[in-house]
Amino acid sequence: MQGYESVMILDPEISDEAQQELIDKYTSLISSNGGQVVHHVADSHMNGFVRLKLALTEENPTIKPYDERRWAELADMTLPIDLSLAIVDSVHARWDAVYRSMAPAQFTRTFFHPELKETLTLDTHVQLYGWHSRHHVGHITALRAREGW
Ligand code: NI
Repeated sequence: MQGYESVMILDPEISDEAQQELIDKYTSLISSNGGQVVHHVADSHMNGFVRLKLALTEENPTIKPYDERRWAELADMTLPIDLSLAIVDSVHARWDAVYRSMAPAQFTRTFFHPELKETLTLDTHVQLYGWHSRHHVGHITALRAREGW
């Protein structure tokens, strides 16, 4: 279960002020580069939240994979990233409420991923999305290092 806290925050190591500054810098950088990382995280974590709720309310449901690459080509990817930051905040707040309400045994509930052809537990789900958040925060901090922010 360790790791899900990191899903909720952009970077626990820095202050709110520094975080906002980072967001602003990142916003201008990705708008000039046409980057889509924040929109991607919003898409991914909306799907992740739905998978959590399906697994809690159905017996080993088969979840719906989606084509990340083609989703990233749709028109909403050019919108300001503030919209997706708001989605991420809201989805994470609801996600957090569900996780915190869960008994340990509920983390052994499962869903079937037809693309991976694997049955995954919610314990694995927590760790995957915790990793996913850290993975993309890593992209941002690597950019920060490279750009000398
Ligand atoms: Ni990703």
